[in-house]
Amino acid sequence: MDEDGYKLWLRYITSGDAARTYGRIVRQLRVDGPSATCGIIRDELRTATTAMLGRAVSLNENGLQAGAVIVGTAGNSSLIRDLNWTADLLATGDEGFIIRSATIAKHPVTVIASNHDIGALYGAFHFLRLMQTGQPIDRLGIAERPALQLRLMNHWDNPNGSIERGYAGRSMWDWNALPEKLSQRYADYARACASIGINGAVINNVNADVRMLASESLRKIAALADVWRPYGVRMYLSANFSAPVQLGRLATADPLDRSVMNWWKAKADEIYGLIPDFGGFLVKANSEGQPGPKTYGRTHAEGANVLADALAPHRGNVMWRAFVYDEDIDPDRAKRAYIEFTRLDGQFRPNVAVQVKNGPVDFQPREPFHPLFGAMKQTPVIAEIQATQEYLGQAKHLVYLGTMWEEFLNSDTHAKDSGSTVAKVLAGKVHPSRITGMVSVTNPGLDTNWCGHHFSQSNWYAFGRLAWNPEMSAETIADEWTRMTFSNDDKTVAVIRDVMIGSRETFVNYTMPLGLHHLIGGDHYAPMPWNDRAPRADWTATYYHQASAEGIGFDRTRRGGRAVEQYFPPVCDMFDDLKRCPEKYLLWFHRCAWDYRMKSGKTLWDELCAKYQQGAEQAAALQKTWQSLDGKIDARRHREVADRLALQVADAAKWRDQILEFFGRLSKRPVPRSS
Ligand code: GCW
Repeated sequence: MDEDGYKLWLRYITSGDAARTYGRIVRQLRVDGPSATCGIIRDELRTATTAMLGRAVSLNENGLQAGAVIVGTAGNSSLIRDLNWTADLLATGDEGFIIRSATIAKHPVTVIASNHDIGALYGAFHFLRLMQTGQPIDRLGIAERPALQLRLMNHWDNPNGSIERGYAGRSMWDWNALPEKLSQRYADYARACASIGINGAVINNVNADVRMLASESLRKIAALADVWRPYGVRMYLSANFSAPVQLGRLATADPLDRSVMNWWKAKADEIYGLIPDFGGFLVKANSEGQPGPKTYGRTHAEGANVLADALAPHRGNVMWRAFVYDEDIDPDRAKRAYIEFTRLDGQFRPNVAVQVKNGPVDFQPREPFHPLFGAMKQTPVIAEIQATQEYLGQAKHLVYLGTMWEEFLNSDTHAKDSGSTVAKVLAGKVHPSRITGMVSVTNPGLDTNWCGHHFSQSNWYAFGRLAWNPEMSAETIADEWTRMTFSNDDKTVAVIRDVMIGSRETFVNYTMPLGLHHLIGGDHYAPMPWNDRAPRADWTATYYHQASAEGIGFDRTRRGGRAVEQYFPPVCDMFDDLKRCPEKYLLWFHRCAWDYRMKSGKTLWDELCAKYQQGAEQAAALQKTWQSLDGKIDARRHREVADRLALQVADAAKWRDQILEFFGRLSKRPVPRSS
């Protein structure tokens, strides 16, 4: 049957050997508790089990039978209370859960227990995932607890319905119809988030329209927050730093001005009056034209603190973005945020977290990790990644980002000995941290399939799973997602999973291999290595690749711009040393002659050509592989992916040709024939 992708990974179709035993293990559903969340758990379990077992399972009948699935908290369920799992439950924290096969009154049962209803909801989704992916559910002993506290979607949605860097239709938030009319999508969205443990969303663009903070908007936002609440999705807002002037008509937005402090306090009070569990503000300040504290001669810390003080009585947080790159700080854009923020370490209020993009420039297909990870000892640092594929083919190319984020999270910062991976830094295991988190610039819009490309859904999914557990493998996530989204047939799964696992490297190969970056223009999609004119030098392509007759690459070594020194030893030494720098980062850190000898024995020029050729060939191979799945998955989604693959293959060839033509003119070397 044709599918349109709206159901995401919650299709509830199962097959496989294990599935045959499910009917015996799931015979009764007991979800005790009066909250809306408990109602959601009941609905989800009933819909899902009915779909997967092909028959309705009795719900909340009195009495207990073999095959009961008991879900809830010790507070709500006497059955759970009597199990006395107090210590084990305590260890799962506020949002974790236990799933165990147990025996109650001689009946074999499954218990999904948590300290709060939201944890029970997460546990229910986890249990359903086991069934969706065809895993055994008869001897369960699972205890889960999220590694990170803030697991947030960051929407770049504007009040006029457009989405900055959105590729899946218009904004889902219908401001004209709110607060009276609540689209079904609001709940469906929150449900999808909850199914992977996402517990909040910043609803508007960081290039923040000040009107979002106006009382009229807040009432609409509150209505949306009411829909999300039972799913555990908390509301956050991007705040425009000059709101006291633009909205409050004050003469200044200087964070040290008493009237400004009071304005933010009153605004916070107003918000919490409408949204009692409001999460806090996200701020892009003094970046790309946005107002900020530096406008008034104040620091980023002073700016963040005025908002933090306003939110603190309500237990809200400020997420202050480190995506700043003022030209007067350093000639190299990649160095600027580190310089600005490390000198402020220790000056932020306890309820401020600095939100740092995975790499030091801007969501490029490949960047080394941002040196701020591990470098802030007294300030919580949370990671910002981007599911929306701005620089990774947008919604046109099939690119699974799980592998990219795995590479990032597994990077060893050496902030404290070896093993200080970014994942550990984020979890507060390197420097203790009061706030932990990871957020993703998101991909859903009004498109029926939410994300434009069916495979782009996998990036939303992978983000949620990694924010819950940043040490999960990209392959496991791809496997899960494929089974839930496309098919449980092992052969089909293996093919799709392999396509996903290789897809990001393929993209890197045909766009920006060997550490190249920013070879684009304004749309961030097509190749534009010749782009040398923009309002700022660091918005061009030539600034980054610096290609000439002599060679190519950005010298960030100790003999050049010294960006390597922002990393801890031995990472800085490794990046600095031409021979030891991983070649995937070569031209990020080094400027090399065209005849530089690569590890393969080829010259740099020949290797570069080979990478582009290989990338374009890999894209074509991907298309072939996809064709082989004809008939293995529903026709509509198969066709829609195939249509986009045709575009991808054509554009990959364009990347190869245009880049090699451009660099070839500079290197004055012929493009070797592809092997
Ligand atoms: O990646 C760049 C984008 C901008 C974006 C900015 C940011 C919201 O091209 O569109 O602005 O980053 O992250 O602030």
